[in-house]
Parts: sequence; structure tokens; C-alpha cells
Amino acid sequence: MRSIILTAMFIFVVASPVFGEASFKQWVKDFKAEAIEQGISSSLVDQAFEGVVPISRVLELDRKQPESRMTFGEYRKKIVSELRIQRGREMMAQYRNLLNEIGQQYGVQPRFIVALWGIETFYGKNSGSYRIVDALATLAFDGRRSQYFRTELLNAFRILQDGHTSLDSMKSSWAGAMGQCQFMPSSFLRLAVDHDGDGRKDIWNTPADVFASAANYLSQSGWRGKQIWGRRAHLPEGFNVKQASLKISKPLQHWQNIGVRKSDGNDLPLAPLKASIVLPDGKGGPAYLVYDNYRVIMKWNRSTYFATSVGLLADAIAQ
Ligand SMILES: [Ca+2]
Repeated sequence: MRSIILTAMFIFVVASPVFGEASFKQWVKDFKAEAIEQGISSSLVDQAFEGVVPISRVLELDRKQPESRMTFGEYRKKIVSELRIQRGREMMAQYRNLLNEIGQQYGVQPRFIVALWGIETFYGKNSGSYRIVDALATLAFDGRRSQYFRTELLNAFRILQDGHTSLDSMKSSWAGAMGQCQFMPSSFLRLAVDHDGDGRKDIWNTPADVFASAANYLSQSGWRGKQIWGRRAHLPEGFNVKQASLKISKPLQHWQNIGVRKSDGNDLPLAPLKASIVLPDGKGGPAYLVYDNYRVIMKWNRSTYFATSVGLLADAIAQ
């Protein structure tokens, strides 16, 4: 029995790369035909796939368990670091006029644009080094969500065909998130903006386009420019943790009545707003009272760790 299994494993190991190569070629052939049928120029598709092979590192990252064991406390320390706060303040100063103009146009406070930019790519420094065609072709061919990535690859070709960037400059993360604000191609097509008016939506190298695209994303997702994201809160003794859920949204007065306070112990503001309680680290960890804008940040990335850190970084930058 044991030798049969070993033989079978041996055949699999020897046979799979050859099989994989042949089927990737076939996959590329099929994809090219579909792209051309959808109006992408054949010379662009041919040029883009020249020498492309699946990237094993991308598959490795795709198959890694997404849920890390990091607590929110650890995540926050890493993401809302002194260095990121400091650099964020410098960026706010450097781009003050542009950020104010874009913030007014889209109804988004500049500190949130800068915080998203800082968390996504450290203010444009780490915006991904993969050629997007290589990364998305790998995931579309062999990833866990191949249909999703196939559609994103077609979207990437539409962006290239429209001339917003070039094949060599169109870099992304391993999962196809592009540019300084890390938009997937579908988000780019829906929400990217050419703010400086040069005819290209350049989220790779033009700060005006990066800021306006991020602001447009928030604005189209329901951002309220007169509201904050939320705040750290103090919970009363015996608070029922089942009440800490984004599914439960109650007027501030309700939370005030059951003893929830600002973190300094003061009363909650008497605004006619609904809020939820979030406990990213569960019972005993820090508590946050969050408003609708928090839910908007979660449309960008469905993680309470992420959304809370964006809020905390935005506040720290603006201080
Ligand atoms: Ca532009």
C-alpha cells in the first residue's frame, strides 16, 4: 500500500510541471481569444503575454491562510506606527493645498485620504513590484478564485488599452492591487479619477490622481464629510459584549444611557447619530464607538483591524 502511494506521488511530482506548462499555454490561448473578442487589440495582448509564466510565489501567497494570528493590539502597533504618523504629517503639509481642494470637491476630510494612502503603500513607497499581467494571469490560471482574477485581468487590459499607463509601469501587488491607492482593476474602471487633467488616470505616479481616486472611492461609497469615523470608548462594568457588533446600530443617546462614555470618561456627544460598538480584540480589549463612515472604510477593506487603524492614523496625523 505504502509503495503504491509513493509511486503515485512520484508520478504526480514528475508529471505535474509538464502538464502545468502545456495547460498554461492553452489557458493563455483561450484568454487571448476572449480578450480580443472583447475589443482588446491583438498586438497589445500578444506583447503583454510575451514570456509570461505562472509565478510560484504568487500562488504560494494565494494559498497562505489569510487570517494571521496577530491581535489588533499588535496590528495597530505595526500599522499606526510613529514613523507612519510622522510621515503622514509631512505629507499633509507637503500637499496641503491639493488635499484641501480635493477634500472639498469630494466631501472627504484630507486626513482620511492621507491615512489610506499611508496604510496601503506607505505614502506611495510600497505600491507593488509585480507586472500585473503576470500576477493576474497566474491567479486566473491556478488561483483559488480563478474566475474573479480572469475578469480583473480583462479589466487590466481595458485600462492599458485606454492608455492610462504602460505595460512596464503597470505594477501591482501579488494579488493585482494597483498603484499608490491599491485599486483592483475593476475599482479603477469605476472610480479612478484624472484630477490633473492630462488625460490619464495615473494612480501609479501622479499624487493628484491618487488622492482624487481615493476620495472618489469614499465619496461614492457613502462618506459623510461632516462626520468623523468614530472614537475610542469606555464601556461600563458588566457591558454585554453581544452588543458589540456592526449589526447593532443605536442612537448615541442609547449608548450614553447604558453607561458608555468617551475614553476620558466624559459624556458622549449629543448628536442625532447612530453608532456601533467594535471590540477588535474581543472582550477586555480596547472598545471603539463607530459611525457610518467606519462602514464606508470597511467597503474599501472588510476588516475591523484595517478600518480602526485608518481612523486612528487619520486622527493622529491631524493632531
Ligand atoms: Ca492624470
